[in-house]
Amino acid sequence: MSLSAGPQARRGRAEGALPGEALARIRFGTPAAGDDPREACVPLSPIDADFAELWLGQTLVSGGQDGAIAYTCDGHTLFGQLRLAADEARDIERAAERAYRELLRVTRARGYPHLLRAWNYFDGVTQGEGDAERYRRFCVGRRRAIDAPGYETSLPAATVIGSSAPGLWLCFFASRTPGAAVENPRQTSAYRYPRQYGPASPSFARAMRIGSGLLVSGTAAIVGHETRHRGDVARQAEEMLANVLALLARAEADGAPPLRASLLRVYVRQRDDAAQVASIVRTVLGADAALAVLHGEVCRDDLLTEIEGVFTPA
Ligand code: 3EB
Repeated sequence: MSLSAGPQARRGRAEGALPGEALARIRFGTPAAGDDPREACVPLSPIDADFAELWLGQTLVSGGQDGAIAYTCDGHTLFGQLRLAADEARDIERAAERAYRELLRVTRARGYPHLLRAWNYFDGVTQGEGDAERYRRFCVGRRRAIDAPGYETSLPAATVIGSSAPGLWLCFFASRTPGAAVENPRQTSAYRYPRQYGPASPSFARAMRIGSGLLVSGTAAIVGHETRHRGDVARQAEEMLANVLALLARAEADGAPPLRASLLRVYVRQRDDAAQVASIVRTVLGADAALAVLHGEVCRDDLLTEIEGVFTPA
């Protein structure tokens, strides 16, 4: 299968002028000053990351503001971001619904109806008991916004991580043409998780093929739908990497070229686990990828670490 090319992601510098093809520069921890829609910042403290992710379009990029969303686009791909303040994200179910309704409105209105990748960061992700947990409420609100017959077939690759900064930050890539979702044979598709994880199953695909590359969603030590190796961060790291390798094998079986890690984000719940997890990641995925290790709260309280990334032809 040949998929139309999407954005190219590569390691960049956190400072300095951006090329005209830049859709986004995503840095870690330190918000960029100003209101340039290309500048984005993951609201988590970087334990180790001396670079920014540079996401390049195919041609010169334009941009602006549409309602609550700041966006850039190049005729193929649209990058958007939206921030809701602490008071607007207190009711996280309503905040998620509002954010995703706005996302759908803007992407459709501008002609980029295919959502490829979404990142969601908000505070207190595991606060609240049972179905009142903020992550579960988030899933309910997100689903209410995107619900339509067959919505499962057009889900993006995604991440949800708890931030220490208050509020909700959503950023995303959408396209004029669809990517191809990839599911993991070792894991239950998240949109089919059983009821025990909340009233609305999480709406995301495990990975998305775009052109010859693969965008891998937040991936943790979940096999089937169950958390493995509670309390053991090293074994969780090995299990999450086994999930990534299974996903790469699945994509290659579907016709993707051999893939290698290009940009990685690794999240650790406990700062002290950073070096150990980074070393396991390097051993399995190689030393060449740009690796950001971030301190963030994974959205199940028994998960100690999670990984995501961009994979490109080897
Ligand atoms: C999991 O596999 C871990 O709700 O969009 C990872 C990536 C997770 C995305 C989401 C949740 C989401 O279920 C959690």
